[in-house]
Amino acid sequence: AEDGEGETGVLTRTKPKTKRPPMYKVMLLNDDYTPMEFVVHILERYFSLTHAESFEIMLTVHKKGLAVVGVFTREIAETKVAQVMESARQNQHPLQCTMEKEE
Ligand code: TYC
Repeated sequence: AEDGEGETGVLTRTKPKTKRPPMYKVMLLNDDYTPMEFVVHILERYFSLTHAESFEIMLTVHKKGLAVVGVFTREIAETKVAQVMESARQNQHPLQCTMEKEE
């Protein structure tokens, strides 16, 4: 909070500023056409997940409609979304990946 005006007329911060940046959830969305193996491959490749972890997340998306794949700072999240979307496009799959700011 900027709440000290002191004698100078300049607002100074009293509460120490913490270092945590806003975090963003990267989510994968289900569709009827993208092959399951492709989704697993994408998760292994861009999110450094094991095959078993990737398979589990893929199944969650398939059953529930979407799942959070990971939580990252804004630039990293943007890069992951772009990599997934580009790879899906290149392979002509309708797979969708989005990000959302954590509250
Ligand atoms: N529903 C797809 C199928 O049955 C598989 C799938 C899983 C697609 C996860 C997208 O994000 C996804 N082939």
